[in-house]
Amino acid sequence: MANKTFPEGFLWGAASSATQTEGAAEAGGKAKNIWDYWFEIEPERFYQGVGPAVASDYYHRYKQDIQRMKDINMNSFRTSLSWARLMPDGEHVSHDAVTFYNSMIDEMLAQGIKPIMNLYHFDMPLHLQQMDGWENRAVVDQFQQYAQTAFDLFGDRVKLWTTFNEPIVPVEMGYVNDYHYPCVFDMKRAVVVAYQSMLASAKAIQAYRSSNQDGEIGIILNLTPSYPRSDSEEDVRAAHIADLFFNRSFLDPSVLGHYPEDLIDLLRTHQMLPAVHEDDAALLRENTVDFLGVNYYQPRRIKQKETPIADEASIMPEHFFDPYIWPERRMNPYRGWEIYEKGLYDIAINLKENYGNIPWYVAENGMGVADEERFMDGSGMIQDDYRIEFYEEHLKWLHQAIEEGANCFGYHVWTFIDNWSWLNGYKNRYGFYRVDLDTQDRLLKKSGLWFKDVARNNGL
Ligand code: BGP
Repeated sequence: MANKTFPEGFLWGAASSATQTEGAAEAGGKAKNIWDYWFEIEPERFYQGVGPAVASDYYHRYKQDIQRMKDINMNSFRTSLSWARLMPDGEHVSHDAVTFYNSMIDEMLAQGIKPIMNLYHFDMPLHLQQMDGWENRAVVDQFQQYAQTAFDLFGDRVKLWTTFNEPIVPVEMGYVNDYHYPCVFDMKRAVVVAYQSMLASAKAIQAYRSSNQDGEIGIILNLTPSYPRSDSEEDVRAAHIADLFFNRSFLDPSVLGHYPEDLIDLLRTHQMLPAVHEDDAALLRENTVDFLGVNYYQPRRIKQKETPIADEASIMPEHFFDPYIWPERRMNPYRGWEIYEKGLYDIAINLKENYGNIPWYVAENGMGVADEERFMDGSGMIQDDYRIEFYEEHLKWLHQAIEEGANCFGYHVWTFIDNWSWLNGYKNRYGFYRVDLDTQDRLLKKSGLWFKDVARNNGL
């Protein structure tokens, strides 16, 4: 019997994405996405020169892996469809891809594992990126068709859909930084990408609703609570701007159906408003999400701008604030992210108070650790007590928020089996199962055993 019990029917599971797990990068006529391509032209940009071609070979091992989910009492699993696999030429559906995804979904259902299917996880098909990706409205329309195709093919069995995972990340990493392809430094273009991927999300929701599907559709956002250094007007204002850029740019239109006025004003002041079509506002207003997935790893700590601005002429988000290093912070040194469990509670209360208490679930939470073989015991099991502690502390805050009325219906960790990371290859491991990269063997970690109990008891 658990001391901290979660609501009945609570989802206990894990998240992953197509590009990070499937491998089989060319199987069944899959087209290249931007990751396949970027690795081809600049392999040195990838940690230890490892690209996504093999990943965790989930494409070939999904049946045994789904059995492993079952073995640790997962009742749900989120992954994504690969757009480039499902529709390699953007128009026709790949028979092999349909066979693969059908079989995977059927296997999950047979094992009592509810699929949550995401449509887009950082993986633009190359031929669409060559048409300028989200900067091109034709790509937005193609996304709607892809979404429609996915609903038609799999919507009879998949009842929980999400349009995007962390849509701010390709904007932040690919258009105002060079960590994701196409490595553009241009805030104005970044705003267009953000705006048009938001439209794409709304168009997918529109397609879902108009095709009489009987499930629910949402979006997964990485919410990073934005804490000011002090109560000074300048620090609070700086944190507010960071919140507008990194959280509310997708949270408000997704849930409330419109952008925050002060974000619009700020962009207008700096001549960065994107081109808007007449019916965009109605599209956003009428196609808000049924639920939210929230990825939470770290907060954002902010102080007023104190460092000199490098280039006055080209505005970047960092023009408006500086990161603040809180002296009391605890770090995950392997990933360089602060660990702050209460952030999850603060997110929950914010959604309750300011977003109509929309239903939501934790769609990712996790701790990547390097060289985990250090912690392997004689039987080959990694004793990842640090990860168990990380999960427990987050779950305690989540439980408290639920007690106070937060509308949270599940907790998914990142991740189920160690998988390939965009920036870090296989350096930091997150899984309940370790993947041996030489043999592709999966080895249960102690945290997997811990989770098995938590899921069985529906609580801590
Ligand atoms: C999230 C992404 C995941 C995953 C995770 C861990 O932002 O949705 O795809 O990668 O972060 O991050 P990383 O792999 O960079 O350690």
